[in-house]
Amino acid sequence: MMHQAYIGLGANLGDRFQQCQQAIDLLRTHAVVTAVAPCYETDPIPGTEGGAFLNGVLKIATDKAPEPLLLLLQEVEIQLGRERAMRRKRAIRWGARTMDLDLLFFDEKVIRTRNLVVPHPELEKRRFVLQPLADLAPDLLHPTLQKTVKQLLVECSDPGQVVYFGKFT
Ligand code: A4P
Ligand code: MG
Repeated sequence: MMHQAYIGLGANLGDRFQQCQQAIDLLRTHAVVTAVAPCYETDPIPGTEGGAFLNGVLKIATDKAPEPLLLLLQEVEIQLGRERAMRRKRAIRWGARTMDLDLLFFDEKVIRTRNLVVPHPELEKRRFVLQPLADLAPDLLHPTLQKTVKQLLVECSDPGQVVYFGKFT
């Protein structure tokens, strides 16, 4: 059975564009990437360490179940260095990171396990997720909020700036 999933990418440490592009290229070796949204430069959520993020969204087709797909995303993060800003030998929560891959949607499934919450929590509060998602899938329905991505974007009150940065290949 093939599934449609949407993956959010974010980086605010190192060569941000290059790392996002590498993450896309690595994912292509394990899944079929069917669409790639533009890259945006975005204000960090207040409380996040580090500077501006680059964010993007991918649509993939995969026969993996959600948990194995999450493991794949975590492997790609590690292959890209998954460098985390540290303080007293502990990763800073919401610290700067070289690559963060989030599973935003998996078909129209609702998942709440120990390791995995889908749709990704609070995506409706994040313009840096909704904008690239709306570029690919304006009519995608959020299964618990029962609103389309387009509606969520129109109603989103996140004041964070989301500025077009470039195109991934
Ligand atoms: N996890 C649960 N559900 C999911 C899911 N749907 N996708 C668990 C991915 N992971 C999921 O993730 C922590 C744990 O979340 C994982 O072990 C997994 O089992 P993490 O990537 O290690 O930690 P994190 O990303 O630092 O924390 P968190 O709470 O996931 O933060 P977010 O929501 O990812 O936000 N500002 C801008 N402009 N752009 C950004 O991309 N990102 C963040 C991080 C903050 N500020 C930002 C941005
Ligand atoms: Mg995350």
